[in-house]
Parts: sequence; C-alpha cells; structure tokens
Amino acid sequence: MRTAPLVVAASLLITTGCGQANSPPNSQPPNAQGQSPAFEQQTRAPAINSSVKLEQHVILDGLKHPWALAFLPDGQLLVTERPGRLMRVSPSGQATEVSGVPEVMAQRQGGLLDVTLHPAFSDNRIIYLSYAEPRGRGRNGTSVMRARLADDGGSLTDQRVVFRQRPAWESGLHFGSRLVWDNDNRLFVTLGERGHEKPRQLAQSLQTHLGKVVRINDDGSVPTDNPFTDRDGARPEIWSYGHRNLQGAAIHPQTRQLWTMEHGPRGGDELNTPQPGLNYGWPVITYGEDYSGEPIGQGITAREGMQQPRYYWDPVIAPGGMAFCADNCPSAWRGNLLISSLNPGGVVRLALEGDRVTGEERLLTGLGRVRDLDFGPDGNLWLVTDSGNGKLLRFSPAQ
Ligand SMILES: [Ca+2]
Repeated sequence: MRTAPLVVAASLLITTGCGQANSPPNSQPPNAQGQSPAFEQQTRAPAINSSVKLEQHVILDGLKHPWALAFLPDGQLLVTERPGRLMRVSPSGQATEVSGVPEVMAQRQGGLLDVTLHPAFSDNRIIYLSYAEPRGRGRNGTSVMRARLADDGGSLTDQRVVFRQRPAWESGLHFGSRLVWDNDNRLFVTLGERGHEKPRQLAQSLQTHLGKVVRINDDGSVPTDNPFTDRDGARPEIWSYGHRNLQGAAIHPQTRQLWTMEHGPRGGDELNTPQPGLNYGWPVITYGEDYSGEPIGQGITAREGMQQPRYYWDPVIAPGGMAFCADNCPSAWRGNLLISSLNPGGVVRLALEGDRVTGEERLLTGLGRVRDLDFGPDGNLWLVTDSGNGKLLRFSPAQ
C-alpha cells in the first residue's frame, strides 16, 4: 500500500476550437495513395468547432503509463497503470494503491490494461481487470480477472480469471482490451490480433480469439445467444471478427449498441459498430498500408461479406478510449463521440447523425498522448495521459 503525495490541483483555462491547443483535422495528405472511401464522409468529415471553454485541473501526476480510469459510486476513481498497479484516487488527488492485482506481462504494449465495475457494483463491489497475462514459455495473452474490492477500498479479494484469450502468443503487441457492458449485463472484451504476420491472419479464424470482440456473462460463461455457439470448431465467446487492435469501446447511450475504435495499419484506424457474427475485414480488407509502405495483403479496401468501417482515418489518430457525451456533459457536445488520441495526441470529437459521422474536431492536442477518457458523474471530461509521468486531468466548463 502506498499513498502518493496530495497534488494541489493546478488550473489552466483552455478554449477549445481555437489557439495552439488545437489543429485542424485532415490537413495532412493520406499515407495510402489511390484509396477511395466506400461512401460519402466515411473519412475526412468537415471540420467543426465547438469553442467550449474548459478549465484544466491536474488531479494527479507521476502516474506510470496510466491505461484506464473508472468512476466509483462514492466519487473516487480507479486508475490502472500499465506496469501493474491499480490506484484508487479521490477527486482531490489523494492516491492509494489497491493490492491484489494479477501478475502481468509488463513489456511493450502489455501490462495491466482496462478496469470496469460490475453493473451491480453498489451491491457486490465486483470489478473486472483486463491485462496481458504471462502464460509460460515466453507466451502471453489477454485475460480478464474479476475480483471484489474490499470495503475499505485497499485490496482485491476473491480473484478469479473469467476469460483467457487463446491461443497465447510470443508477442508484446496488440492486446486490446477494453471492457464494456451491454444492456443485459454481458461483458464485451475487445481483443487484438497480436501484431505479427502469422497471428494477424488468425483474425479471420473463428477457432481463435485473436482480433475479435468477445461477449461473456459476468461469471465468464458464454451467453446462449452469442452468434457462433452452434458453429463446430468456433470459439463460442466470439461476437465479431476480423479486427486488428481495438482499444476503444463504448455503448451508445440511446441505441445501446456497441461502438468500437481500432488501431489500423498506417492510415487505417477505424470506427465500427460491431454486429453479432459479422466480419470486419482485417487483414483481407483495410484502408491504409503496412508500416513498411507495402500494401496489406492484396491492398484492397472492400470485399463482399466484409463490413466497412463507419469512419476511418488516414493519417491515423492512434485511438485509445472513447466516450459518448450523453446528458450531463458540455451542451455543445451533446450526442457527440469523444475519442482519446495517442498520435497526434489530444482528443478527437465526432458529431454524429445516427451512425454517420458529420463533423470532426481536434481538441487539446497540446496534451500529447491520451490513453483513456470518460465523462464523470460531475459531467466533467476526465482523461489520463500516457507517459512515464502520466497525469490524471479533469476538464470542467469554464465559469
Ligand atoms: Ca475493418
């Protein structure tokens, strides 16, 4: 157990939509040449500008590569740090380490990743953690642990691993792994395809969990209405497939549909609304190109039976977490989707009409790498920056 020094909240007024903290979206040429969107405004939607005045509060600094944040009902937050710490943080920045987290493979992109509360947390105090789990012989894979947060908030008890991505792989790349609950208290887990050439192909194989969205019950069992429960040889946890590395997921506040963000190749980040049983194309179809400059596969962007992304970015935004602005967030952003960006950094705001993107704004780009964000019960925008001196920041509407 460790108590971090109280950080005096430092405030700074930022007006979004103008000044140096922002840059116009879509001002750079695409990486991949000769590719065309499948429909109008599938990429490079018109630039929009909300000019919301925000006050920045530094709640905590000195965090080691924070990956995720989650709000507790008492107003405190849980924050994961990728090297393997779970912190409980008061709104004023008093931080205490929570003991009992799983052993993690803390190398490259691996480590302690997402955290979410059980839908009935107020009654059962159960939380879920996703992480890169060492599986022996140099291999690892994404796993999900459920555990009870002790009444004093200082430790985890009753730990149980409820999901293991299979097969394990010798890789430090592409773990996913955002955790979100659907309307029926089933848990979506987003899973990467482990990054290398061989496992990449397995994003198309229903016999593996690589490059998939899976859906499980709160005890890890398989919901009977999952799409592949009757398919011979298919992993029954699979919800959708053909994904690359999804680190963002959220449930739409009105439609209650799952929305996801995934890291594509150079020039191919995607926004999707994954439907049960459907194929999202990776690595057969994709926008963008390999980091070597070579095409991915045959270099095609569309094929029958494979779903188009709702929206894509070339150049990329390197998306982390995402959150919808529902009812108590800044009114200029109502109904919008906010996405954290690792590169170029800051926050990407999308205006939506149904599931179509109608406008894009880049906010707070001066922050650098932002790994996760969410709107708090206070309606403020909270986020964590990804570095060895990572920060937990709160942005309130300026008075
Ligand atoms: Ca895709």
